[in-house]
Amino acid sequence: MNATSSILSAIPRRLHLQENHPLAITRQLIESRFPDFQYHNDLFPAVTVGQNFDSLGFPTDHVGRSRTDTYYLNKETVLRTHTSAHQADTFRANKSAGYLISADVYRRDAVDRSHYPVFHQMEGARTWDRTAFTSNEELVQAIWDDVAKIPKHSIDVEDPNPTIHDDRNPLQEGHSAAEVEAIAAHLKRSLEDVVVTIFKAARSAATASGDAATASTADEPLKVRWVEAYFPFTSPSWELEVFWQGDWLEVLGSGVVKQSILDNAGVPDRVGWAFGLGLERIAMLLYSIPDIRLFWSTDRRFLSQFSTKSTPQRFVPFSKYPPCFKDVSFWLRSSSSAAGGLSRTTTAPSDFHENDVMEIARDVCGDLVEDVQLVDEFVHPKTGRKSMCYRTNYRSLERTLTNDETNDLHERFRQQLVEKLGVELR
Ligand code: FA5
Ligand code: MG
Repeated sequence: MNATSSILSAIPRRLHLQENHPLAITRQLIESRFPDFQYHNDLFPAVTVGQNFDSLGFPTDHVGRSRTDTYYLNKETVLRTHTSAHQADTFRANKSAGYLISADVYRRDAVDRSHYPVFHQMEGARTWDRTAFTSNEELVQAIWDDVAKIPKHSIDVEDPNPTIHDDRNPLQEGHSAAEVEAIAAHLKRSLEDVVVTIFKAARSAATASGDAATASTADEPLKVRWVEAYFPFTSPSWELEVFWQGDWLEVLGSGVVKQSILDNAGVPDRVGWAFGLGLERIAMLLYSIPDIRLFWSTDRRFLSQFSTKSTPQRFVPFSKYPPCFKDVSFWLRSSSSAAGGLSRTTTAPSDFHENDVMEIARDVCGDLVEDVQLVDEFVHPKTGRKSMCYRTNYRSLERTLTNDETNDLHERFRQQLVEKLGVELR
């Protein structure tokens, strides 16, 4: 068990179901683009290792399975790391052509403004029944007919790669290239439609708010691009990125569902696509919410800004409180010294994992930590010992932190690093 109490306390929050919460509004907006799909919004986050990894074809040595990346409740049970954990069961249970699953997911990950250890994903899938057609050509034609029903858009989409690439993004055995081209087009046009819908809403939100800086953002054209990706449970696979605040932001992963999953789910005659998107990332685009921690705020100044009854308004930040940077430097444990805590059986320096540092920061500081960055790394020329320096930014979303408070947080952070990771402070 490596799930901390602060992580477990997120389970009952169910932000994607909370009325007038920006994540719930974002979910509903996306659902409205898939009116014929079945929606599943109430799946419990504790799943088996089989559901989260095995059923999706993750190799037994995949890093995602490790305790540095995933919260285990016991040997066989994890807090789901993605909504794909429910793919196999949903394909098995679902009689309709499409489904959407929205849920909280849990990952030990970086600390910054777009990453949080608990976030929300929406999974979607659409399949076609091969046996409903007399030939593969007829199936392909039917999929293209469905593509033609997706609303057209006029945004600029960068998509330089071929749909299928023999080495990087291969066709699955038993799939025809024509079928995969049609499925890929349906997938991409459907998800572009989602992003365009969000962007239109965001634009009218910005215009409605009326201030000059906001209005100019609203004039910026939407830029999106498809990039090749890899997932053990889709092939070929792609990610969709949106240009946001000067950088490409990944919003979703997707691909053609591996036939083995559909076979195991008892629907071997179906073919189709699946995607998984980050609801926070989409909501940040929609409302211009600058920091992912805000979604967890119970402050009225945050929550009162969102409502399903009115059209989206751009988020107005409440005054920003001052940052407070503090560094911590330490020597990694050498192979001979032993320590307990998060580490397991071996004591080699390679045991060190940055996610452990992130986790300790979250656990000690909760939402008072905005960012943790590695700023220096150094190997002693004689002893070969490695030293790291991390810079932490302490900043509350709701008030100015006192010196005593940040000093106390930082001291507790330092002590926990020693206790849990066995490092030696410098
Ligand atoms: C997945 O989780 C795959 N299950 C997605 C998928 C589903 C692929 C179905 C193919 C078919 P990934 O780890 O990239 O992929 O996460 C998907 C999205 O979740 C990302 O694009 C991003 O928008 C969001 N996301 C990932 N990590 C975080 C995080 N720490 N905080 C907030 N959002 C995150
Ligand atoms: Mg990804």
